[in-house]
Amino acid sequence: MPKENIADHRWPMVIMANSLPVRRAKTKGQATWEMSPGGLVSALKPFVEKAGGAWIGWTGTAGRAPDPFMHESIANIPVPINAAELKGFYQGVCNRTLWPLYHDAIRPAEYHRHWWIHYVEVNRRFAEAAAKAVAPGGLVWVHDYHLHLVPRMLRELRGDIRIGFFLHIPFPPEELFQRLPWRRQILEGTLGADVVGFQTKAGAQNFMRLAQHHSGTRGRGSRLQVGDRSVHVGVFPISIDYERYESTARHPAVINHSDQLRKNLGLGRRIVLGVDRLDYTKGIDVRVKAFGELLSKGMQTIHDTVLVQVAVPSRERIEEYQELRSSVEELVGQINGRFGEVGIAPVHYLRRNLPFEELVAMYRAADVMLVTPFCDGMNLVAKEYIATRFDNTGVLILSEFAGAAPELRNSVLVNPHDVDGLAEAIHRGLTMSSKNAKRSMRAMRRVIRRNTVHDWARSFMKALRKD
Ligand code: GDG
Repeated sequence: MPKENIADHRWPMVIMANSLPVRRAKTKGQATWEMSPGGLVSALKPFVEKAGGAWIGWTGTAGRAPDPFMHESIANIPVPINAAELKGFYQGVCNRTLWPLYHDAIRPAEYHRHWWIHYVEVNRRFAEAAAKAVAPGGLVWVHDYHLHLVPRMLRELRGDIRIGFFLHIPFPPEELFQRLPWRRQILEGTLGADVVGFQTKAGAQNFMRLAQHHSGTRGRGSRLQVGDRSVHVGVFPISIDYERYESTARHPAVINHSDQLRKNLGLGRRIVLGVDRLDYTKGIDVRVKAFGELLSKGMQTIHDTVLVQVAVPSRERIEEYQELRSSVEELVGQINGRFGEVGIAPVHYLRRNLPFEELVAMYRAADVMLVTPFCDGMNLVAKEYIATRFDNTGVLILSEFAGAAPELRNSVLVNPHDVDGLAEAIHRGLTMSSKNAKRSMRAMRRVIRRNTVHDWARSFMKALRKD
């Protein structure tokens, strides 16, 4: 499609998320766009392409936005965010108000009216962009906590379309959500959608309860009556591109790489792995402490086992994230200093984003996978690890507070705040009989195979079309 026509075209399906599905890259010195890696993009791409759709989002750089452009059959419609809005909307309300509040207020949430003004402004800009882009009777699927106000704003502009909203992170219980000075606006904004989706039953129930208390709606089963409209509140646990992880894991180059990793870490040592964004919700600090306990109590020695923690840099301008980084790095230093020997480090800490194949090779090398968030919408890492275990080996230790826990009952479930309990669980994982480990892994693989990210997107779309 010629460039000048993209902006005026009307699309039957529009996806909206804080970020566009592409990121800046350089090919032969020329700035280009490339598809961002990640489950959400790969799940939604086939849908958007098939429906002939557009994706509205931010490029990740503050300032003027580029004109709409096509990339791999998807129309990308950039929404500009200026430097003040970056602070108030993104770093403020999104990352320092809603993120901590929705994650059990593990860190205190901050409430600033000057941030909120930017949140409203940016949401309005997104809604206006969607109102312009969507075809008569089309579908708009809004993603995540950055865009809570969009459904209602968009409905006011376009009464003829179907609007879906999906929250990727937990939706908190009443005691927490009620603290939010803008609780009514957030609820009413979200209720502009026809379908509101959550990762877990708990999230959906919290929303049902709060909507009835604070925004004068009436609930029945999984429906809320909002004026003359009926809103479907549903549970749609997100998943992964199972096929992609499994087939990559079987690739000879990946198998070689994983063998090499095992050699480098010391043959005979069992590998315990953690992979997370460096975020205070992920429980990295307590997990590392628990590994230290395991050594300190003599349950394992550094000759038997090693912890590899991959920590992907995240939100580095925010103070709480800088503090977390320091405390994790201090802990790793303490454990290595106390238990290490020349040439043998108990903990290997990699603060970086690994290329996809290397990540899969890591999963393949790990005997025990530690996924111990204090609070998590779903946690895809747990599901990805399972998908790579095509030989049914490996043990998953999983937090009771991850959204994935209800589906993955066959994992070793733990309380991520309990250092001693965690140390024991790691020990149990390392000493579990291969028969028991295989039985659990086989059961979990069945669950993940049956509900992939494609099934997730299909079921949400089905609800949105028929409701
Ligand atoms: C939010 C919710 C919900 C990690 N390290 C590397 C790497 N990753 C990839 C993983 C995984 C993704 O990042 C992380 O996804 P999570 O689900 O674990 O966590 P959040 O980023 O917090 O995501 C969460 C999710 O949305 C989806 O709804 O599950 O609860 O918080 O895909 O593989 N990828 C590569 N290198 C790395 O080093 N290539």
